[in-house]
Amino acid sequence: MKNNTETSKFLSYILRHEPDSIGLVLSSDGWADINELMQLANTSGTVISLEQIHSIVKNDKKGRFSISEDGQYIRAVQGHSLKTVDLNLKETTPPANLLHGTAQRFIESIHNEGLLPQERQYVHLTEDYDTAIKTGMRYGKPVVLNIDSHKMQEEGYKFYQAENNVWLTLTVPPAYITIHK
Ligand code: HQG
Repeated sequence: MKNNTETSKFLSYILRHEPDSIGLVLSSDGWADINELMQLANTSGTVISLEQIHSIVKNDKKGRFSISEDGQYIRAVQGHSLKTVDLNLKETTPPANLLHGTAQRFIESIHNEGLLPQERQYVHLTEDYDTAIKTGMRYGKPVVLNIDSHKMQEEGYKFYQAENNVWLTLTVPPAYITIHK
């Protein structure tokens, strides 16, 4: 059996991006039947136990996954690239300012086109500086951007908050972005 970090990455891959890769079908709001997921994972060579799933969901520092109240289903709470999944998040008012962690090498392009969701459904924003730094570090020298979410919302842009507090919006045009000093 893989360790929890490896299995968590596997679950992110399956539940956010490629359920097809093991023949899994998610509901329209992103839920997978846990027994079916375990069976299909097992068949494709990744052995996962129910205990491990519960341990990952409970201990994940970013709260990436959630289990349904009846214990039957699991889903990723954000980060999807799957266009077919709609989490049915309610539009909500963000704090006046949000942060986005990126890498220095993307700054010129972001300056020109704004923040785009790229492969994912949404641009991901956070209230937490350290999280933004860590997110940026995945792609190179980190840079934290300030997003004027108050002005964006005033001007009609919609914001959503995932269950794990990550803020989501479709795009952020350059006018609302400054570099965090
Ligand atoms: C960049 C992690 C050039 C954007 C994190 C980012 C997050 C542009 C990259 C979650 C651009 C996309 C998401 C433009 C955006 N030109 N580059 N116009 N617009 N970018 O991984 O926000 O650990 O899809 O700045 O904590 O980095 O996986 O998004 O660098 O919450 O659970 O394009 O993933 O969570 O990268 O990360 P990503 P992200 P997990």
